[in-house]
Amino acid sequence: MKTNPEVILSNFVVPARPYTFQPINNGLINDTYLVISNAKSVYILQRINHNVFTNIEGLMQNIDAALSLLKSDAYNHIALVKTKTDKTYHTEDGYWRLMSFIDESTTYNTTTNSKIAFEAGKIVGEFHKLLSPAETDTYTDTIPQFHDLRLRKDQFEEALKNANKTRLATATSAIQFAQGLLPKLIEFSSQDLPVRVCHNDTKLNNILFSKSTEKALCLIDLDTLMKGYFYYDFGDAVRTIANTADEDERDLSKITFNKNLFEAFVDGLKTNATQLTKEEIASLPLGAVFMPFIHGLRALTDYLENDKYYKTAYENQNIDRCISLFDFSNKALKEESFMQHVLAEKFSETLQTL
Ligand code: GN1
Ligand code: MG
Repeated sequence: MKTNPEVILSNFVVPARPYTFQPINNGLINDTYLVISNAKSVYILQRINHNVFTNIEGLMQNIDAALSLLKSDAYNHIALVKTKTDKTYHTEDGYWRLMSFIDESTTYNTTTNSKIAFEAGKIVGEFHKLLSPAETDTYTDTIPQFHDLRLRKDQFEEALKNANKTRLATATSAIQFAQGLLPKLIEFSSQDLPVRVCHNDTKLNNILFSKSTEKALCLIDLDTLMKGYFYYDFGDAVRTIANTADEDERDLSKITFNKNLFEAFVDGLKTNATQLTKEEIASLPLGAVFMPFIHGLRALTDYLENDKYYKTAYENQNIDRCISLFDFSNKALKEESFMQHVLAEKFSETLQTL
C-alpha cells in the first residue's frame, strides 16, 4: 500500500491548512512530492531511498551542515523543515524529509541556451565558494566510493560474469568501449587532488532556476553531498550542459559536445571561482570525460544485473543510457585540447598567481 503523504506531512512543523500533493517522477532514486497550498508550491516532501542511502542520520547531518553555509546574496537558501520532535527527518514506512520549495522556480533536463549554461557555471562556483570553509572530515560518505572508478570497474567485471546471454549480446559494443577506456581513466582518477565537500550530482536538472529571470538560484538534491574532487562537479555539469540531448538519447547524431555551451559554463564558473589549484584546473578536461564514463559504466553494470538499481521506464533504458553516456564521453575526449585551451584562457589569472 502506498504511504499517504498527508499523514507523513502531519509530523512536520507546518501551518495547519489544506495541502495537495503532486508526485514528481524525475529522479531515479527517491520518491518525491511537491506540496501545494493555495495554488502555490510550498514544500518538497521526499522519501529517501534507504537501499541506496544506508546512513540516513549521516546524510541528513551533511545536508543540515551544508545548508547552514549555503547562504549568500547570490545563493537562494533552502530550509529543512523540522519534525514535531525537532528532527531533520521522520521515520515511518521509510525516511522522509521536508524542504522549503522556491516558488516560480524550474529545472531543465537539457538546454541550448548559453545564458542557462553561464548561470549554471555561476551557481556551481558559488556553491563551492560557500562550502570551501567546510570541515571535510565531519561529512559522512553517504555512498562510500560513489565515484571511485576502481570500485565501479570491479562491480562491472562481477556483472559480466553473471549476466544473461541476451543482455551480454545487446551490450557487446558498450562493453568493448568500457574496457578500452578504463585503463586511461583509472590512471587519471588515481592522482592526488584537494578533497572538497562536493555535490557529486551536478547534472543540469539538479540546478534550480528562476522561471522569470532564468537566473540560477541554488543546487538541489543534496543526498550525495560529501567529500569529492572538484572535477566530479565540473564533469557532471558539463555532461548535461555541453550535451544538448537527453541522458538516454538513442539517436547518437543528436549527441554533441557543444563548444559554445561549454565556454558559457566556464565563463559563469569563473565569475564565482573558488580558489582552484593548478592541478585541479588541469584535471577538468578529463573530468568531463570521466563523469559521463562512470555514469555510463554504472548504467551498463545495472543493465547486466537486470536493472536492480535504477528505476527504468522500459526494457532497454539502462543500455540506452549507457550507450548515450559513452558516446558523449568519447565526444568530450575528442575535445580535450579544446577544453584545455578554454580553461587556460579563462583561468589565466588564477594560474599566474599560483
Ligand atoms: C541518479 O535519482 P537521480 O536522478 O537524482 C544517480 C546519479 C545519476 C542520475 C542519472 C544516488 O540520480 O548519480 O547522475 O541518477 N544518483 C545515485 O540521471 O545513484
Ligand atoms: Mg540524485
